[in-house]
Amino acid sequence: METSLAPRRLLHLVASFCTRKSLLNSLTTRTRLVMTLLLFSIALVVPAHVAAEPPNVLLIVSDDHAWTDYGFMGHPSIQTPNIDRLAATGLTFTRGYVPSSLCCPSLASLITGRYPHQHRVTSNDPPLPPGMKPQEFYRSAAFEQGRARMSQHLAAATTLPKLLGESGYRSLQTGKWWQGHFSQGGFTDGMTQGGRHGDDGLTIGRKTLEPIKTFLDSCNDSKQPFLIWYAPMMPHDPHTPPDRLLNKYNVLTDSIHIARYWAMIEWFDETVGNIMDELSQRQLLENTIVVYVADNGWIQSQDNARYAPKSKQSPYDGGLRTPIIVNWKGHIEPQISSHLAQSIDIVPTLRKALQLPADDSLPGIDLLDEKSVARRSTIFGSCFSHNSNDLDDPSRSLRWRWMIDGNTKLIVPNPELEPNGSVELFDLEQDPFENNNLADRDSDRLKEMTKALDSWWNPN
Ligand SMILES: [Ca+2]
Repeated sequence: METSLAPRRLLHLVASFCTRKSLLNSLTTRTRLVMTLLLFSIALVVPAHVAAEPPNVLLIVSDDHAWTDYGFMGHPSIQTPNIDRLAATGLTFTRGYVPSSLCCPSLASLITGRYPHQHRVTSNDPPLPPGMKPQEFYRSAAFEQGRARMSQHLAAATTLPKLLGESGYRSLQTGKWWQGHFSQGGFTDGMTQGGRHGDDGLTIGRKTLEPIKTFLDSCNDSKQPFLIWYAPMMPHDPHTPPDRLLNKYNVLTDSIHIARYWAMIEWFDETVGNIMDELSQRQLLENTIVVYVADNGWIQSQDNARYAPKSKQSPYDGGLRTPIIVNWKGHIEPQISSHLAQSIDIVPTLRKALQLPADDSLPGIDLLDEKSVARRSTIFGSCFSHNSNDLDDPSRSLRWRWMIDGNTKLIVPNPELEPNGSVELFDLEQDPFENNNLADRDSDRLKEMTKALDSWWNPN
C-alpha cells in the first residue's frame, strides 16, 4: 500500500502532465488523444469523495467478554497487553455500550449503525416451532426460511462493507457472521458460507490468521483500501485455551471454569497482537483505523461452564457495557474518555473519518467529534428473546428497554415477556454492578427518564 501508486495520485500525475503547455505542444495529436482518454477512464473509476490515500479499517470484535476483564480496565489477574496498548495509544471510551446483549442483534447493529428495532434483526434465531428441539430446528426448513428473512432485513439496511464497497474498498469477513453467506453483508471476501453463526469463519483466531494475511497480500496487489471484520469466537465458549495459558491462570483461581475463561481472553489478546504486528510489518498502521468493541458481556459462573446472571442476554452492564477503542496512529490523539459511547456510533464515526457523506438517519454520533460526545448524556437500547417471536415485529420479541442518563440507568421490562420483571433504576457511579434498585425512592427521576425512553422507542 505504502509503495503503490494510489489511483487518485495517478490521476493527479496524469492530469498535471497533460496540462503542461510546453509538453503538450511537443506531443502529436494522437498521443494527446490517448492521454486524454487515459485521464478520462481513470476519472471514471475513482469515486469523487475518496481521499488521496483512503484509510483502511480493522474492526476487532470480541465475543462474550465482560467490560471488567482487561488489564487496562483494572482486572487484577487477566493480562491483555495488546488490547491495553491499543487503548493507551487510541481514543478509549471506558463507558461504551452495545444496544443489545446478544451476539446476532449486537453484530447487526455494529455493522449497520442502527438499533435492533430499526434493522429488525432482534434475536439470535428465528421462531422455534412448538415442540421442536433446537438441534432438530437448526436442520429444518423453518430455520432456513427464518434466517433468510433475517438476512433480508440486514440487506435492507446499509452495511458498512456495502457502503465502503461503493468507494472501491475490499472487505473481508472472518469469525462470527449470522446472516448467511458473507456476501449478503456486502463483503467482497470472507470465510462464512452460510452456517448458523459463522461455520468456516469460526476457525479464525483459534486455528489460523492466514485468511487475513492472504487478504492483505491480495489488497496490496490490487492496490485497494480494505475493511477487515475480525470477529473471532473468542473468548466465547467452548473455553478451550492452550495449556500454557490455562496453567498460568489455574493457579490464580479456585475455579477451573474461571481459569479457562481468563485464559481465553489472553489467547484472544495474543491474536490481536499478531494482527497488529502484521499491519506494522506491512507499514500499514498509519493508514489503518483500528476499532475495538465486544459484542456483549459474559460473567463466568464459578461452578459450571455457563454464564452467571446479570451478564449475556440481560439488560445489566455485565451484558451491555464494553470498552470502545478508536485507534489511528498519528491521526487520533490518545485519550481515555469517561463519556458514554455506543457501538452504533462506529458507523457514523467511520463515515466521517473516511470522508463519506453523512447519513442523518443514523442514530449514532461521530466519536471523534469531542463536542458531540460531551453534549450527549443519554443512550438507549433494548434486549430481545434468544429466538424471535415475530421476525417482522420487534415489539413481540422485546424483553427489556433500557437507557442511561449521565450515571443513572433505567431498565423497563416488557410485561408480556417478563411478567415477573420490575422497573429498575440504578446509580452506576455508586453501584456499578446494579444491586440497589432506586425506583421506589426517586419517583421524579423515574418519571422523567421513562418519558425519555418512550420518546426513543415505545413499542406499545
Ligand atoms: Ca457474543
